[in-house]
Amino acid sequence: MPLVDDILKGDFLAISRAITQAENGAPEARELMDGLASKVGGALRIGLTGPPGVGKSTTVDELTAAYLSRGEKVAIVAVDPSSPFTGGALLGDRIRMSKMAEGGRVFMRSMATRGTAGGLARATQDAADLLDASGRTVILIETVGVGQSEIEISSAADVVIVMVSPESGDGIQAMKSGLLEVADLIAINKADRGGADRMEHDLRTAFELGLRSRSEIPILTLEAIRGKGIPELVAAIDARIAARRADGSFLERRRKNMEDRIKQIAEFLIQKNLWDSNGAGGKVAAAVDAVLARRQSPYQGAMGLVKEVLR
Ligand SMILES: Nc1nc2c(ncn2[C@@H]2O[C@H](COP(=O)(O)OP(=O)(O)O)[C@@H](O)[C@H]2O)c(=O)[nH]1
Ligand SMILES: [Mg+2]
Repeated sequence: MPLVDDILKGDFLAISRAITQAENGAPEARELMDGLASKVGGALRIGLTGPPGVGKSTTVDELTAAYLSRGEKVAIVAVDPSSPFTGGALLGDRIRMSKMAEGGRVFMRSMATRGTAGGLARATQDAADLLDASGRTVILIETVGVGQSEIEISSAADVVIVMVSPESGDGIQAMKSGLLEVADLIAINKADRGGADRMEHDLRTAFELGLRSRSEIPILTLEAIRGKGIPELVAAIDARIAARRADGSFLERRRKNMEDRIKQIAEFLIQKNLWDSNGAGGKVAAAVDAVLARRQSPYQGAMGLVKEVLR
């Protein structure tokens, strides 16, 4: 079992094992998090999200290099809600992983689906906390897929970059799915394919038409595969964070995210304990008997189980 001290030392193997335990919802992971609570919160969490193939991993690579050259300690967490366990979609990421892991400078981890999307979001946040405690200073969280799970996971980040590309009408998709609502920055990638200017114009028009009252959101164009636009992206992230720290919204957002997270964990723990056969789960039959024998109402039966959970 990974120990608090091993995590604090930044031992990659210990971190990796702890993340697996978090994915499995193991009680050991929770104990570890309890022990690390005083060490979490220093790292910057940057989320990159957008449809498959848009260039997130390529951009993550570039951002990693940029942050490393600044002396940051980088970790990458790649999340694919659509791929159970070892999805083919992550193959490219795995190849990169071995490249990046060279010299042990970058920690990289793919998160797998083991159950619900909510479980994946929880495990991803746990992974970010473990990495934060281990001394990583920048955590890049890449999430693929379109829809709710992605948005949920984005809420683990301090800054969210939504990536789109002109080639597949991603912009329209992003608007429809509500993805733009979580964006702090929008990056239009694959500018080399043409149509990026047109897309930027369309997005701006959509914002101005009231799709969202946030026409101040920076829209950048990238050619990630050639590293073009990356220094500008890094500068835009810096500027965004500086502005949010200055006006207090950085901490406000962390508060909001933590509120959501604590509520979700509470629901998870209640459910888990409720149907655990050693707890309330083992007393369902007795409650049914009592109601059918007219000794109590269904509500009393249910309350009996609920009280069992809080034991
Ligand atoms: N033409 C072009 N291709 C790119 C660019 N950035 C990434 N790609 C390619 O797009 C494909 C998907 O990239 P990847 O980073 O894996 O996308 P992800 O699924 O969003 O992580 C790969 O073949 C990349 O080489 C770019 O700026 N221009
Ligand atoms: Mg990827």
